[in-house]
Amino acid sequence: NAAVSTEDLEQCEKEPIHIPGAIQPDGLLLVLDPDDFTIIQLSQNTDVWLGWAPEALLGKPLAHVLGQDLDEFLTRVLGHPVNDHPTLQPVRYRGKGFILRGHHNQSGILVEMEPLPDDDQLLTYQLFSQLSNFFHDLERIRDPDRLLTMTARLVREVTGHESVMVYRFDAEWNGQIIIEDRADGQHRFLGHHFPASDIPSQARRLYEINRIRRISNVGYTPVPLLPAENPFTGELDMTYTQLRSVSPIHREYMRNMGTVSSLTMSLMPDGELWGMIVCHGDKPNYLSQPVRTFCKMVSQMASENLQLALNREFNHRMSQLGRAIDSFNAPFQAALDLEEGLSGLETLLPAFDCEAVFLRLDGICYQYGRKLDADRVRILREAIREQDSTGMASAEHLPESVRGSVDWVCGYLFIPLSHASDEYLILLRGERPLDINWAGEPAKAVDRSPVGDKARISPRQSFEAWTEQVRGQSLPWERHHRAGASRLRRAINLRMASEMSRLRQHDA
Ligand code: BLA
Repeated sequence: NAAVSTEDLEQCEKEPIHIPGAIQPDGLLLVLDPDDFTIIQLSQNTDVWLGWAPEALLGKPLAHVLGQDLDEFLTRVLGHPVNDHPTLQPVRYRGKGFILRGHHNQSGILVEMEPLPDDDQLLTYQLFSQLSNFFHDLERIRDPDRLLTMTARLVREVTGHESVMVYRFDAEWNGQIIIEDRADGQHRFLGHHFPASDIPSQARRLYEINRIRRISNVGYTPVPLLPAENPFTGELDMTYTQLRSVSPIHREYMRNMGTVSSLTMSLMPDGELWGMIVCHGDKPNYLSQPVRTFCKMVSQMASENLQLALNREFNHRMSQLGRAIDSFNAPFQAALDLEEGLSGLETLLPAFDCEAVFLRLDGICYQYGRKLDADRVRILREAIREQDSTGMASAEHLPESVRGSVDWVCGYLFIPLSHASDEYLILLRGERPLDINWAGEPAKAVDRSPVGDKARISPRQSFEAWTEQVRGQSLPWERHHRAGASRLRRAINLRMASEMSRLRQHDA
């Protein structure tokens, strides 16, 4: 559906966002030699924060520059595995509080330094009491939507951003805004879909590792490093830093959307990227390390509770479906006549949200529910064989080649029973027409208009709602449908095994 060409996508995915060679100007970055803790590379904005030109600091030990003993901190950093999450250390420099964040990789020890807020005691107190309220509320919340609504509200209160959205990925990595909490009480993007190309795969991979990112002011000037090349590795991998300068394409995207500042956190129930909490501001918004750490913790708590809530939801659906399967199975196993037992499959159609079930067993075909003639079933079977073949397979829409030739069928869940004799079960779904609101036409998600004589790629200009009328697709198959189908397979295989032994006894 989202018709961005593969080349466009590849181009987006090629940008090496982990090695931008520059930071955002909210703090500074110092890279140290792990042997003697001297500065071997640094961001060129040290004069702003430390009052020293970067050239003057190269080759100096960090402790010497900051005027305090940091060996204990740096040894602690080195005690962690390579590319581990950063170790924190508050320091004072010329009467002002700063936080140091250190981690190490092949390029050296990366130390980021950012100012701490002046009123940090009050801030700490506020954050702690908000966290305590959040924990209290979490205990009573069972439903994923309410959990995420509460999370978005808290994050907005703490960050002061104009809008906090929860963005949920689908199986193709398109996303949908499922929660939108705005200071003005309005909705701008709620329910809207965004194409996968908006967040290319290398960015999603990075967000699984580094689960919080910020942009205080999209109009910032990136601060380059001195020297540009890291003495050990050439490129400096900034995956784990919080000051990493972000992709210019993404900054353009934010500008096109009218967003000035952002904070983004990964939602990872079950350790997989499920969605993101996206905060937007229409003015610059610098959030200090304590506030960001708070938001990160809240999103981690939300992820874990989301996991519980999703499992509860699945268990509930599964127990409903399981009950339906049990009511089919008991008479099915007991029936004297196989065909009579199988006819109970018809009662399972609503539980699986499907319209027909087709079964091929021992060379005989059985069909329940909405009719599809045998030739068309054969065409469908061939198409499934070409797509997958060995395991369970499902689709919400059919391959182009067969779409016109299988009558009303749009989606299937295919369950092999025995490979040797091509025995299988197929659950069939018809069309579920759907209107999807996209934030901007997905086919135009990538703008290839040349600038001057240079071909370049850029994000879309417009996020105006664009409705796609999705036709020829069925309802999506979900985890409980698949789990239910497995159970059904076991029931049928069990019956067939006892059928066989009954026949054998009969023969003997
Ligand atoms: C990154 N794109 C992102 C991020 C978001 C979006 C949230 C992560 C930013 C972060 O974590 O700091 C997209 N922003 C959205 C969406 C909403 C939003 C969907 O607010 C919905 C409300 N982007 C494009 C195109 C390309 C592209 C065409 O539109 C590629 C050619 C690239 N997006 C792109 C890149 C990044 C990105 C490269 C990574 C930015 C970075 O972390 O450096």
